[in-house]
Amino acid sequence: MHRLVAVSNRLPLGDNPSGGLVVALQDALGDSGGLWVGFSGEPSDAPQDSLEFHDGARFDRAAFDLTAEDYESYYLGFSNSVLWPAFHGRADLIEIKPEYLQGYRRVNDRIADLLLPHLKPDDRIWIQDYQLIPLAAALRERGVTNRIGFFLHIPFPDPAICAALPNPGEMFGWFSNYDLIGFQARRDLRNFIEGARQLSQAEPLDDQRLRLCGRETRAGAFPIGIDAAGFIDEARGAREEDRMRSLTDSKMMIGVDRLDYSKGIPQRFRAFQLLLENNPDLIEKVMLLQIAPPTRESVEAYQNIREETEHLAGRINGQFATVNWTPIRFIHRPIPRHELAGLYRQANVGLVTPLADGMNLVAKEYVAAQDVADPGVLILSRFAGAAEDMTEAVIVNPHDPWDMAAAMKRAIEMTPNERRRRHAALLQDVVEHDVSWWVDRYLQTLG
Ligand code: GDG
Repeated sequence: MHRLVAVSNRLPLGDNPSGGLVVALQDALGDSGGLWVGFSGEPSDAPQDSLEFHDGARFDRAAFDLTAEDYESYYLGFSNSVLWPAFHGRADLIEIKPEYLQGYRRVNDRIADLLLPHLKPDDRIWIQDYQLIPLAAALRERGVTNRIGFFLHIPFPDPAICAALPNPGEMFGWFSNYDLIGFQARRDLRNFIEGARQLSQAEPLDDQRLRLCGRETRAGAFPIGIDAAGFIDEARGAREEDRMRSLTDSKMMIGVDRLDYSKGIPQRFRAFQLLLENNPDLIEKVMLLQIAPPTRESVEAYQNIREETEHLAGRINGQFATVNWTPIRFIHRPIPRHELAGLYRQANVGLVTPLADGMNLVAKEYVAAQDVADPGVLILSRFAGAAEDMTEAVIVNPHDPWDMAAAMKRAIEMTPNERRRRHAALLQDVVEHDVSWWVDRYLQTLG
């Protein structure tokens, strides 16, 4: 059996790291005596020139440090002020600075240097996400010939947006060093192949393989899942304990998103406003609970989205609230996972309406958390990768407040039979295509 070496931007530390990726990779890493490498999480004044190993129960974990300057240019800069907005279709938010790209290259080179002494000839290496696209190229330059796979958790944009990057040619060159490039959705795969053809003269060889920058590589869609069984248990257990007691006779809609401009939270609020304006009978009868923990707060675009969201919630609450009822409850901090599971289960409607999203795990968690006898309704944006397979959700265009308000009304009024029918189909998909299925399929294809 080949040892699995996983590399991600953040190393999951702590005794009980939760989250689907951790749960899934835990098994694959544990079974092969594997190694997980990632950033320690805190910038350091004096970074170590070797990986720092942490005791792990089933596999090794090793962290690298970053200086504040590297963190700024590699993580906040190129990763989150260039690649994140570009890959989510927001060319208007891209902030190009030469030092960002230099920092991104430098940190990936440094990770390759730190990893090199720990690699064995038959390790399989699996690199996660947009912060680390150049890592295979950096390892190849250092003589590594192992199989190296990559998985992109976020969307891959269409060629017009790729052309807005400072270095589209270099980016496709980085990708060409992987044996397998995994995307969330078939649309991402199509965009990648089209971008590689237009911007890097790639030649598709068949529907999986392409010749790119002189190398032959494979690309495929591998939609990520959740730890469905674990989440179902969590939701059942949380049921009584975490009810929102004051809400018994009104309907609840829930949104759960990092406070990110890609998630479409202001558009969701505007649709809810329209729903209340056009349906006065729903006053005091429906509320929207939005949980939106902070993220990347030092990037300006994130300060702006926070202001916009808070302002809008305040305005809508001012317009409609009564002494007994507040239409939007906005929570700008993380809440514990078991509480979240209970809230999903209690909510009559799950609102997953991003403007762009690789997959969106909240859609799958919401479905897993429902009571099968009396399930809620999932409203899902056509721009979430999840919409490719979760076709029994109520699919909406998040840019159209009329469409979303109509979907909200329809979901609130949906008959129990229709809710159960839709939910059964969605649950089957979430359970069959869980995160272990995703890991197994990816690693089998990587070979
Ligand atoms: C990226 C891609 C892709 C959120 N708030 C709280 C909380 N969460 C948890 C959710 C869910 C996770 O965070 C968010 O996952 P998403 O998939 O919705 O979105 P991103 O963070 O943008 O993830 C995305 C994903 O990678 C996986 O490949 O699906 O498209 O953008 O699990 O439950 N968890 C707790 N408290 C919170 O307040 N405990």
